Amino acid sequence: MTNAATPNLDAFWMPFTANRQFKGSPRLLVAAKDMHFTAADGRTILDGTAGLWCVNLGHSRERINTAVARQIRELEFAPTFQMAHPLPFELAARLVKHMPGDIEHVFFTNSGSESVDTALKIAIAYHRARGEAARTRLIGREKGYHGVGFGGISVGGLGNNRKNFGPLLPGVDHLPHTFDLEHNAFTRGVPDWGTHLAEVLERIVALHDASTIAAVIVEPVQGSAGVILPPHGYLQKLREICTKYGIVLIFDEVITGFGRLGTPFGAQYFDVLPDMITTAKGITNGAVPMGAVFVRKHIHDAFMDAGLPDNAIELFHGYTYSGHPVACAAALAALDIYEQEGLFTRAAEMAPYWEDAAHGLRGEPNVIDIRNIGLVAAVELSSRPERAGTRAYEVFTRCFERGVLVRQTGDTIALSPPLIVEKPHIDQIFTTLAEAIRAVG
Ligand code: PXG
Repeated sequence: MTNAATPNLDAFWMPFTANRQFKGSPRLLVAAKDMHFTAADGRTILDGTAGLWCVNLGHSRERINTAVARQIRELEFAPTFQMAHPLPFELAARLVKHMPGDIEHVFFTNSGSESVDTALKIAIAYHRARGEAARTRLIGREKGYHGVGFGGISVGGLGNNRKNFGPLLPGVDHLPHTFDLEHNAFTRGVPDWGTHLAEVLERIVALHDASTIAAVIVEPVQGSAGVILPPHGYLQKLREICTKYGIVLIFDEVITGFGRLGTPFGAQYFDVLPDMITTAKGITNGAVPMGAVFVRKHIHDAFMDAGLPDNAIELFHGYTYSGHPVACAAALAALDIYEQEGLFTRAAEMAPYWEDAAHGLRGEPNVIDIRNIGLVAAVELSSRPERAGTRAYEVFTRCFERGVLVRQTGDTIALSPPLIVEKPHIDQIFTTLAEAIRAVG
């Protein structure tokens, strides 16, 4: 798609993109409102992915736009190192009210990747503050996505994101993933098979000894790997083992946070209390970059009660833009909308309709699995011999041509619409997808 307004595409090295392919046939979005983007050729595209899992409230919400515009005029920047402005305090106090248990503190970042690296560092420093300096080992999971920092790709479990960038962090181990078509294909919601995979953590502990292990980090639902759900009781089991051995449990909720599953956070959906929760994306509805790490009281207290003199900095970590005023203004306005429009829990109301619509694709050609939870779904297509990923890519481009944005990873189509989605949008998403799957063959 090109028209007179297409810019020169050479200089921008696009992230996670087949640059040469894209630049040969670009897809440009130029405007957005509520459930829709407008493409450069004027077509309206239904957003089936909330941007990149971030525009939970729908696009261009006036309340956020106004708050950002007002803030940038009043105080566009102020430091938060040994100085501050009121907004991050106000935002943190409001955010923790939506958190389960004694998650009472917030460290602000600018992205999910920074949130992950921050949480991993806090976990290691927490043990050291309590005199357990040997606890440095980190445990991630196969197929995990924790952003692209060196910490995140070290605990992450997607081969392509790791293989060209070594050496990664030493002392990292991985739990097995829970993806299993043989046992779990076409399960609606959380599958039964696979709970025992959490017990592999016991074996990893036996191998390295608990005294060397700082933290376990998992996404409650794996997003980027193509929507992989935790089996019934799996996250509870991880919690039990971590508690037993004094290991910090981190939930990476960059995708599952902010209402995606039908509860404010995945921790509430699964009724499991981790020690830290990493977030980003939905915190500002994607309008301004921001991330946040939510921390339980005992972890924060360990730093504050470490017996250091008053003038000592408790954590040598932070970003120039931690608690940026414009990001805080966007997040406060977004929080108003989540609260006033009931969007932290709306996914739960829509989930049954969404689930039926998604599973309606069972029986279409090459569909080998369908997975769903909250307002998330994935349709797994069989791969063409020797050409993995091409089938789903063609489905993605065909859907885009037909006015629906879906997300492709490998031969999986992932869906995660804004939480304001209505039934006719859901119908349009799955009708278009079914038609594309049939056409692509
Ligand atoms: N953790 C998780 C669980 C994520 O999903 C990150 C960390 C990193 O966030 P930043 O803000 O640094 O990108 C993510 C990001 C996809 C997709 O299509 C997913 C993400 C980003 C882009 C695309 O699945 N997740």
